Amino acid sequence: MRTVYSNLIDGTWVPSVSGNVFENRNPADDADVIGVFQKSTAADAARAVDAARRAFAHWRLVPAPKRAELLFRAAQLLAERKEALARDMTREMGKVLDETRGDVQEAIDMTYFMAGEGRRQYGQTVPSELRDKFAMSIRQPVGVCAIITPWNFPMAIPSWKIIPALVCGNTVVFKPATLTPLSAINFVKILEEAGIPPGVVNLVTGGGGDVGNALLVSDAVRVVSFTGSTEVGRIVSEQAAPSFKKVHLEMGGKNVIMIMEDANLELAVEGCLWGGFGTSGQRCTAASRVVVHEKVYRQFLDQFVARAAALRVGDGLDPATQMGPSISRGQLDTVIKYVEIGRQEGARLACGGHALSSGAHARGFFHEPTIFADVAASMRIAQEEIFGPVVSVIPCRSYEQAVTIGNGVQYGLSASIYTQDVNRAFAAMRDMDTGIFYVNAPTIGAEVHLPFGGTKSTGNGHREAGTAALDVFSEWKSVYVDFSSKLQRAQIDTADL
Ligand code: UN1
Repeated sequence: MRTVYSNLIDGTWVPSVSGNVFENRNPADDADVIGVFQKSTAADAARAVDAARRAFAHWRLVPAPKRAELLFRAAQLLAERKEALARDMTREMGKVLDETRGDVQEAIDMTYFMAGEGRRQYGQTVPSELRDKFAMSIRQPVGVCAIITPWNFPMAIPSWKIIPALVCGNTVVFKPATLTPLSAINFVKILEEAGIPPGVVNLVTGGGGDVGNALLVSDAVRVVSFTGSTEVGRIVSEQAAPSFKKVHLEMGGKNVIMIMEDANLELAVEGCLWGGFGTSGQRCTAASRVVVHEKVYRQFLDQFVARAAALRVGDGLDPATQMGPSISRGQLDTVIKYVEIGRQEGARLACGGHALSSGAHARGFFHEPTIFADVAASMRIAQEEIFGPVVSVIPCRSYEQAVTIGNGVQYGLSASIYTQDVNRAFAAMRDMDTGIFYVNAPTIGAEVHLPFGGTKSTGNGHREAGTAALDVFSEWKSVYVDFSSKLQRAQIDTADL
């Protein structure tokens, strides 16, 4: 029996007006059909936007602490169903169960954290320059928010966007990645069950070209929050510009771990394995570059290669598996293409390098953990985001050179340093041009209550998560109350001493 899933528009689960559907399969086992989902069109998107626009009139006036009560309830439901949600997610997108549990946990954390903002959303109260005048700033909701999310964190990333949007009093049209509609539906069902009123959260599944574009050009949509590739982010930005939407973009990364000569090498190896091959390298925070001081280069590389080669690749539902498949045939092809590019560029293949397609791997999109050694910083494998289990190891002669190499890419999401020298750790914290930085830990592992995002081609100056997310989903309103009963002209009439 193939379950057919619907869109959620105005509180009702409905099929696409197109009458078209698409099938989604397990990337670890192509014979396993996850479900059948609506292949929506611009007409479905327009109906969802209209529902969200109408619901906004009511939702914006619900007191924020009341809105938050529903979110606390949603967080509880997510926590109660964590295991089932994680299993669905592993089947749907492949990462191992520990990681999908972490993904759901991140959504729980974000929902609790943001629900707390229902009683904060602090503004400023400042003295006025005039007598008998009161001055303050308050946050106001913006309106309908289009939420466009990727497949690598199918519940965490939607929660980073939808929950702050809701606590601020906005309404939402959510278009999840085509490859992970089930986790999106699971998430939205919980919001519905928690009591979020009809029309406040709408869900439309389908392709970016059909649904996404319609959201970007709609005048009624006032905020777009997008996580995905830099290439698509540029299109989002251009499409949304004529209607002056607030646009929040979270895009590519080519994150670096720098290992200094005084580093705890065992710890660094652990960090590189987790940072490079966690989620099969399919994180925007993945440690896809490792820059190592020449004094410890050999020693590090030997250990790193031995450990990577021993990783067990397989179905993420199997407790013995340490690394799951790539999400799709297309993503696996990209990995294979970059391995070929690396060889042609003259990098030394130190481990892996092949897709796995026999035995237990026959029906999935598996690839060996792959390490290129003696990579030059300018090579394409060290410059371009691969989004797969491929790590480039680059030798360096000094801290200064490591920083130059580390910063020498178009992206600026996350970076890390392994060193015992506190002076160097602080210098690197200052010198790395990234939005996230770690000391003696890999480039992945951000927590929900600090800002998440990056510099250069990774972002457009905004941050999600933390209270920074409130800036994306609210507008500042400055309010002046004059209780002097006379006209007082700012900057012209001066108050007496
Ligand atoms: C992403 O890579 O798209 O810091 C998000 C991390 C996770 C989130 C990653 N908490 O790696």
